[in-house]
Amino acid sequence: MALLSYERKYRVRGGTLIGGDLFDFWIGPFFVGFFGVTTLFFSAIGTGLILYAASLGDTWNPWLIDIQPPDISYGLALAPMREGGLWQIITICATGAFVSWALREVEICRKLGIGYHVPIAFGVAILAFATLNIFRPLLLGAWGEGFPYGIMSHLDWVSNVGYAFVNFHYNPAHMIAVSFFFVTTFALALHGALVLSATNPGKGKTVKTPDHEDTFFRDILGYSIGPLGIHRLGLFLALSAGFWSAVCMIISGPWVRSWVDWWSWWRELPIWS
Ligand code: 07D
Ligand code: 07D
Ligand code: 07D
Ligand code: 07D
Ligand code: BPH
Repeated sequence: MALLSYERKYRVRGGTLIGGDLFDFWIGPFFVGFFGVTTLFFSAIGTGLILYAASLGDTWNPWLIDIQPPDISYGLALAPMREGGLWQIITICATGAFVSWALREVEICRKLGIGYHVPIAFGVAILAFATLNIFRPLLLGAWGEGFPYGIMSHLDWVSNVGYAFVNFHYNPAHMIAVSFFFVTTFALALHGALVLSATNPGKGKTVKTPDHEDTFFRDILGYSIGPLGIHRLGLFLALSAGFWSAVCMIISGPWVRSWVDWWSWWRELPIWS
């Protein structure tokens, strides 16, 4: 009930980016908005086309459905529907749906009067997707460089592309990205555990304060980043993971062909050679 009476206060018109009052309403708990309509539009067409493409393939096994991009020989041209054209339209729909979803988040933030941190963070995920299926193919000159839409087939793509660069682990931006992914789960494990340890102390015991939480880290590490700081750190770590992933892929192909050979400059440094 408390939540509902609060919602009545903010569920008023205004704050939309586009369309004025046109779609400025809720359906049940969901805010619609202009970008809710465009999300639905792109998602429906994209999902419909995935189902249509699946019907042209030879399996309905959800793990094996596979929608391949056009052959490299088509370059950046439009391909016939059955030879990658469907992949191209699905890519447009997917990008449209993701960007619409982010803009819908922006409109909700504006209505609530909160910052744009969540849509900006999602923007980094969209950047990573666009790097793989738009920017990198553009730089390499063929849509065929994008990843296929299929649960198992996209794993084949990751593996094949990885080995095409001999040992993808040698990509320094991949190392940074992996390190940020590891350290993000590390930080979330500590943060989730710490908050539960203080606020969920068990039957009959009192809930502890943020001072207890800070003291735990001062005792073990000599420093506590604090209740606001840990959220800033978490956001930074997670966004860095996504950002460096995008970097590690955009340089693979356009600039570097073998990550093992790339290190020769290091081996030849006069210090140890
Ligand atoms: C938990 C939020 C919920 C999202 C879920 C995924 C679909 C697909 C479509 C059948 C964390 C919903 C799934 C909409 C249905 C069809 C045509 C997010 C959560 C539950 N991958 N990937 C998966 C996507 C890429 C990689 C699983 C999407 C890159 C590896 C799922 C994209 C590279 C492994 C999936 C994308 C890559 C996976 C679980 C887009 C590098 C696994 C994902 C649009 C990033 C794991 C069988 C998950 C697996 C897995 C979806 C891109 C690598 C099917 C939508 C090309 C190595 N990926 N992926 O939990 O089990 O995400 O695969 O960019 O091992 Mg992938
Ligand atoms: C083991 C760390 C424990 C650390 C401790 C603390 C100090 C003190 C002091 C700082 C577990 C040590 C403390 C020393 C320091 C100071 C002051 C964490 C550990 C106790 N994989 N893969 C994983 C992905 C591929 C392979 C896990 C992705 C390829 C192998 C995770 C991809 C091939 C193993 C994962 C991918 C391959 C793994 C790692 C994509 C390679 C493992 C997380 C996108 C060609 C490892 C139990 C983890 C594993 C593992 C992710 C690709 C091989 C799920 C996203 C196809 C051999 N992979 N992988 O385990 O499961 O953290 O380990 O392609 O052994 Mg994989
Ligand atoms: C948790 C915070 C601080 C920790 C730091 C690491 C050392 C090693 C020793 C020079 C998240 C301190 C480093 C103590 C010094 C010598 C001999 C950050 C946290 C700063 N790995 N791994 C790294 C370890 C495994 C894999 C980096 C340890 C498995 C991949 C660092 C273990 C598999 C990649 C490192 C361990 C695997 C890395 C950054 C133990 C599957 C990278 C780690 C004890 C899990 C990345 C050059 C990080 C890289 C990376 C340490 C185990 C895979 C050197 C201590 C065998 C794919 N690993 N790792 O940020 O840049 O963690 O490699 O289990 O790409 Mg590894
Ligand atoms: C792209 C997802 C965006 C999602 C969006 C939303 C829907 C809606 C609806 C649920 C970026 C989609 C939403 C569809 C769903 C409902 C209702 C996220 C994206 C917009 N690697 N590697 C990475 C590791 C190896 C290779 C990234 C580890 C091998 C290639 C990460 C290991 C080789 C690529 C990473 C390892 C190799 C990567 C992935 C270990 C293979 C990429 C995270 C332990 C032989 C990808 C930008 C990411 C990349 C990528 C980790 C090993 C190849 C840092 C831990 C050596 C080709 N690897 N990798 O990017 O950077 O998320 O993409 O060995 O393309 Mg790697
Ligand atoms: O609403 C959200 O979360 C609840 C947003 C979201 C986010 C957000 C959101 O606000 C943020 C901050 C992040 N993701 C952050 C990040 C990480 C750091 C930047 C990064 C690691 C990451 N997200 C990754 C991923 C992955 C990975 C690793 O693979 C996936 C699968 C997701 N994020 C998924 C999602 C969604 C749950 C949600 C979100 N991240 C966005 C929902 C959305 O955009 O909805 C609108 C679109 C649809 C309802 C459907 C569109 C259908 C398409 C038209 C067709 C499908 C095409 C697709 C390309 C096929 C792929 C097939 C695969 C098998 C390969």
